[in-house]
Amino acid sequence: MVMTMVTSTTGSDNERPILYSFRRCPYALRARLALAAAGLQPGVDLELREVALKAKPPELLAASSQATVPVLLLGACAGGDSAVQSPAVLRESLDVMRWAMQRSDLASWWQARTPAEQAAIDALIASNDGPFKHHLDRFKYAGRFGSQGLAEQQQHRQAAVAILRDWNRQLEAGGWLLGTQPSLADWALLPFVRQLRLADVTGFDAEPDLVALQCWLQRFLNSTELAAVLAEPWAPRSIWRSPSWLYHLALTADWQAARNAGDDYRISTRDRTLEAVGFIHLSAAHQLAATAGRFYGDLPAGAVKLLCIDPAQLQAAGLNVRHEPAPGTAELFPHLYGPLPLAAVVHAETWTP
Ligand SMILES: N[C@@H](CCC(=O)N[C@@H](CS)C(=O)NCC(=O)O)C(=O)O
Repeated sequence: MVMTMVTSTTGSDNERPILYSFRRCPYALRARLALAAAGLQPGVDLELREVALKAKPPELLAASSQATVPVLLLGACAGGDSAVQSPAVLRESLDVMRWAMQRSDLASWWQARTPAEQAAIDALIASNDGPFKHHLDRFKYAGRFGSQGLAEQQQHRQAAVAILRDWNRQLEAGGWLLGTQPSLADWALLPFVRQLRLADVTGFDAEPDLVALQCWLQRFLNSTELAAVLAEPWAPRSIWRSPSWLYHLALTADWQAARNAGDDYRISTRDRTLEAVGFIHLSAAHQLAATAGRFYGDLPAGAVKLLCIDPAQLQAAGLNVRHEPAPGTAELFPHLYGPLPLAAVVHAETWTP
C-alpha cells in the first residue's frame, strides 16, 4: 500500500488538521474509525467539516482536485514526528487511516503486525476496494451504472457474495480476518460490507454460507466504535458552513413555493418581499445564529430552511451583492439586489439553531 505524498499546503498551517467527511460514506467512515481509535477528537484535535457531496464547499475543491471524501488537511505542525516529511493533504481514506495509526496504534491494527500479516491486510483491502466495491456499486446503485435489469444487478450481488465467502473462511478461524484480534483490514472492510447488507438486509441475513461473516458484521453494527463515528461530533447532522458561501434563512413554505414553481426566490426576509424591500437579506456564516435568533427564534422546528448560496453563481447571473449596514447593528450584511436563482442555492437544509 503506497501513501500519496503531496507537498502543497492548503491553508491549515499551524492549525489543527481539518477532516472533510460525509456521514454515510464508507471511505469516510473507515477514516473516522481510525482517527477515533487513535484517540483524536473533533473540536479538540481536529476540525471536522461535514460536507454534502452534491454541494462540495470551495475549500474542499481547492484541497483536492479528485474532490472525494475523506480529505485530511494537515497543518505544518500536524504531521507528528518532524523528522518525517509530512504530507500536507491526504486524499485517500487509507492514507488517513495510516496517518492515524502512526499517531497511535495501541490496538495493533498495523504497526505491530509481521510483514506477512501486513501483506495479508493489503491483499484484503485491495480485494475490497477493487472487485468487492465494483460489484457492490453495481448492485446497490444499479441505475447509476446503467444496469440492463434485475438479472444483471443480481449477478453483481452474487459476485460480491462470492468474495464474502472467501472472507468468511478467514473469519472462521478466530472471528477476525487475521485471527483473534481486529486489524486494519477489519476496520477498512466492515463499512463496505455494512453497505451491501443495507442494500438488501433480508437477503444478506439469509445467506446460508456466511455465518462467521454475519457475526463479524453484527459485532461491528453493535459496536461502540461504529456508534461513536455515526454520532456527533464525528458525524454532524448539518453540513459545515463554508465562509465562502452566503446564507439566507427562509420560511420552509416560501422556499417550497419557489421550488414548486421552479421560479426565482423573491422573499427578502420574514414576511417581506424583494419588491417591498429592494434586496434580499443574506448573512455570512458567522452571522447566521444571531440573525436566526433575531427574526426566526419563535418558530417551531422545521419551519425555517437554511439556504447555502454560491456567490459565484450570483455573479454568473449578473447579480449584485453589496455589504451594507443593517439597522440596529454595527455590522455589514450582504444584500442581494435581485431575485435569488434556484441554481445559486447549492444546498438547503432544515435550520437547527
Ligand atoms: N479512493 C478514495 C475514494 C473516496 C470516495 O470515492 N468517496 C466518495 C463518497 S463515499 C466521494 O467522495 N465521491 C465523490 C462524489 O460523490 O462526488 C478514498 O479511499 O478515500
